[in-house]
Amino acid sequence: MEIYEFGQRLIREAGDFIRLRMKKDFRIDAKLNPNDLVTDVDRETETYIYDRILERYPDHRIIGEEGHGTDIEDTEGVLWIVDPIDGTLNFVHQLQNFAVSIGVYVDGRPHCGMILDVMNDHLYHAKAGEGAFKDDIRLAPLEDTDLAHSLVSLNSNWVVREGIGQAFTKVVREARSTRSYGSAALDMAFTATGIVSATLFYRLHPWDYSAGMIIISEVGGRTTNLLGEEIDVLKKDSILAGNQAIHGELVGYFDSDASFIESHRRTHGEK
Ligand code: 2AM
Ligand code: CA
Ligand code: CA
Ligand code: CA
Repeated sequence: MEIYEFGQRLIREAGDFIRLRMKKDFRIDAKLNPNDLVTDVDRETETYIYDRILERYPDHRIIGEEGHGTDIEDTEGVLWIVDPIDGTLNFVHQLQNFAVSIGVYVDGRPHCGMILDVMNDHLYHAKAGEGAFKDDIRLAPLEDTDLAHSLVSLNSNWVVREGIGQAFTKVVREARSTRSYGSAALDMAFTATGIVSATLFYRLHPWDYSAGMIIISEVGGRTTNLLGEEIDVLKKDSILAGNQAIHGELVGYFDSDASFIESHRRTHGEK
């Protein structure tokens, strides 16, 4: 069995683990700010995935949101990038609408990506060069759309943020409408299926976007940061993903706004 098949089996097992574990009590802690939560289930699921990968592939490396691989600074060899629960606030408040997200890179190149919508039991997955799937159904190539006729996913927090909100506000005005699902990985999976045409974030971590980026690329979509710059998969950055046409159109809302660019450089540094 190769990495892609193993990864699909593993992420489904992680889904089983979460569904069983969440029936029992779990502790909820705040991280640095009171709205940034983590639970026992996040941590235990990351450890479950980590142990399974190393059991099978002792020489692979793993980065996870809940503390694994913090010393990893290069992409040599096989690198697994894991978010055990993406959408922890949904997990805590709704017990649904959260995902497990796993991206795999080999010597810095995208290899495969998997996003499991845990409670709906849908697996979005892709191997580089071989197309993308929702469960066993192949996803169609994305069609070009324009913002005025599109749904785009966007968290309202960014719209009210000083220095950057004005750029997001213009997008909200021009779009047919916006959606916010509360899980970046699911937003990206929904972009890959075309049920939203684009998804925008001011700040994501590698474990939020790595799987989604690979899946979106396999349906002909494009992912960069909001200024249209390529993503370095070891770094935090803003993310803009969508079909080719809307991606190009949306970059124009951000790379023409001097105040936005300045805030972005302050947050994410110079490319
Ligand atoms: P998480 O649930 O794994 O923490 C919610 O809008 C989305 O943003 C989720 O994918 C969530 O991932 C992510 N997120 C939550 N807090 C964040 C933060 N402080 N910075 C960046 N992304 C965050
Ligand atoms: Ca988190
Ligand atoms: Ca996440
Ligand atoms: Ca998480």
